[in-house]
Amino acid sequence: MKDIRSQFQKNGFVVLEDFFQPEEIDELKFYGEEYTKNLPPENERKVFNTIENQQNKDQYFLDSAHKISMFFETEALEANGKLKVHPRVSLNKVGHALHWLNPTFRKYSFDERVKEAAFQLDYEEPAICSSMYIYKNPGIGSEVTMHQDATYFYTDPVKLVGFWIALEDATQENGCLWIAPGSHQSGVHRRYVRNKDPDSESLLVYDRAAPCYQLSNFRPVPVSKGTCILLHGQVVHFSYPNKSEKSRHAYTFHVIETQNVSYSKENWLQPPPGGFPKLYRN
Ligand SMILES: O=C(O)CCC(=O)C(=O)O
Repeated sequence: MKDIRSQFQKNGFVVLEDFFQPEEIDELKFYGEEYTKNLPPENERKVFNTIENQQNKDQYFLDSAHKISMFFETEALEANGKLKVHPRVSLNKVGHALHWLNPTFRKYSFDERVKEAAFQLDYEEPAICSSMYIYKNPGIGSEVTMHQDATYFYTDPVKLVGFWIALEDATQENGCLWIAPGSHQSGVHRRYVRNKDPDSESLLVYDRAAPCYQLSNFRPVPVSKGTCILLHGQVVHFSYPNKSEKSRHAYTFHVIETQNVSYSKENWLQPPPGGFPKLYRN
């Protein structure tokens, strides 16, 4: 893990191949797939979609901050919640406290290799604020639109890093990440906050319209199973829908600095009563 700091500062991301071993990745994938065997009842199924953003209105989404909640692909559900696809390929993601509540995800989130990466990036007292298992299923895995993670987990000053771990090979066909190198040097473009308007049906809102990013600034970042991509909180990234026949599972979590950094009270996801779990102390 030498020199990750200078690459991270220059490009806003670093690719760490073989971050976890194949058998460790299989363990994560096994437990990620377990969630598809115990889906919520039809009348409680919610989707997650970064184009239509239905989740902005859902208390279920807000409550998922400190739970393990399941979100379906839009194309997986009929209007009445019945599945149009096999349960195994119906979920968009599971979140947002896997890193704390699931023993396997907890073990790998607080692993020495994660701590070492945070240390190399000059984190003094990092904490994990959120985690997700992303399925990106064959045929129906939806697009994740262009965004910065600091939009969702804003801190002052901004000190946030995403760990994005490929649990399967991520290719251009099955929807690998696309990243705009250097885009982390342009500030935070918008924020996703709790809505102060009590009469609005949206619990969560963006404070500004989505910026128009130029596709020519982005590079595909295909990676093999076991690779970890470290994403600066301000680097702009996205992924295309998965129209291929192969899934593209990933486990991702976000780490913030807590030393001399304040986590915004306006952020959609607020810390649990004892604060976010500290990376070096767990
Ligand atoms: O896994 C993906 O396709 C995108 C995930 C992402 O952008 C994120 O977690 O911030």
